[in-house]
Amino acid sequence: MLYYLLYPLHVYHTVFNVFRYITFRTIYATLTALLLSFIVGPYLIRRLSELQVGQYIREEGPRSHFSKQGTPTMGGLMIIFAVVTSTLLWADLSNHYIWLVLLVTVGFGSIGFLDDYRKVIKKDNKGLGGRYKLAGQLAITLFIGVYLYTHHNFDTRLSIPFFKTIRPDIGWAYIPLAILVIVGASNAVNLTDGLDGLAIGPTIIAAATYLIFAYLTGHIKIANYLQIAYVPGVGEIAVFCGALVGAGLGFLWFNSYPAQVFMGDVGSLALGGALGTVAVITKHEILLAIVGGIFVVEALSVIFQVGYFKATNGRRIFRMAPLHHHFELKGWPEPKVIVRFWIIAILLGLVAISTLKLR
Ligand code: 57M
Repeated sequence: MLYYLLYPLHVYHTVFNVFRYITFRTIYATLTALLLSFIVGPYLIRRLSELQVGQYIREEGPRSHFSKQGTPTMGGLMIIFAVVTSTLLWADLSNHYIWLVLLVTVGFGSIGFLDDYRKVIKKDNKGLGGRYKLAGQLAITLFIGVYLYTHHNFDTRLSIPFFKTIRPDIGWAYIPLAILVIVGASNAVNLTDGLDGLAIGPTIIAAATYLIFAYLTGHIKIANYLQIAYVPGVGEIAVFCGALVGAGLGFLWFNSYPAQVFMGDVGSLALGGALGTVAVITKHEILLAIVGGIFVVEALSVIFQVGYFKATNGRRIFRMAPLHHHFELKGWPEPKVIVRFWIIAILLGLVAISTLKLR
């Protein structure tokens, strides 16, 4: 919005030229989202506590989690508010990609909100129900997939990390692929969100990594030089990624161990959906498996554990799934598991960036 309001003033004074630059707007989108989280955070946590939107802790979980009983949840509302407000302020709102990624963030956040609302306010343990959650996610992502496929001459060739010449054109199959990436990312982030700061840390790192990819993919000269896909207009997604980094850091301020608030499904579904959409729009879909490697491994640990559990009538591969519970039950203190997962996420982000040259 500021782009519209302030950039035209450059005819009166050159200082207003800065509002044209994606780099400048990305930095200020990050700072604005961070500041907004700091402002609304304490108020939201107080309100959630007053409303007794406290987390119920499952009895079968690690004993160390019993002390978390009553920690307010649905802190994801703060993340969504900060991301959306900051993006609306700093992004070029005539850009279609910005609206697509905001639609998924708010849409998936709403599905998560309904689930949290039923669980913590209506005290209905089942929440919204897996089937309804998935149906909502599929409806939103089907729209995104069809929109991309039918508008903008969207490039349906895949980018394979480490290979610049292999770019298979999958045509209409790009629609189910987009759905798989976005819904998969959303649910994987949700499964990871089981320790203080565990989901938001790798989310911030993934958003920062994709911020770089969005900028490069939207810049014709750099994209051609690096021989990566060039997507006109996608540079604006860097502003959104900046807002995501800022809002994530702001949330981590309160969610770091010992957490004052959890994000809830309203946060985890929205964040995962946003990352998946950014990966699809920036044409670095498959790279998300590396950038979000922590989420992939957490989701795989659940798939293998549940599969093995069923096939063997109750035997387990891990002490408990998702994987972070395995390490907790091995005796690692919670902060150690969290920070080690963050370190691996940074490593994966760097490997992902290295694919720009290693190809
Ligand atoms: C939700 N939710 C957390 C909080 C957060 C199929 C199965 C493996 C699914 C999985 C599952 O339901 N996962 C998704 C995970 C919960 O956190 C709330 O949920 C929101 C995210 N959706 O924002 O509102 C608990 O996580 C802890 N937490 C923190 N700090 C945070 O910042 O400490 C969360 C955020 C919170 C808090 O304790 O209450 C959750 O874990 O429930 N199910 C599981 O993860 C369960 N695994 C399991 O049953 N494994 C079995 C196999 C055979 C399926 C096994 O390995 O034996 C475990 N979950 C828990 N306890 N809590 C079981 C033990």
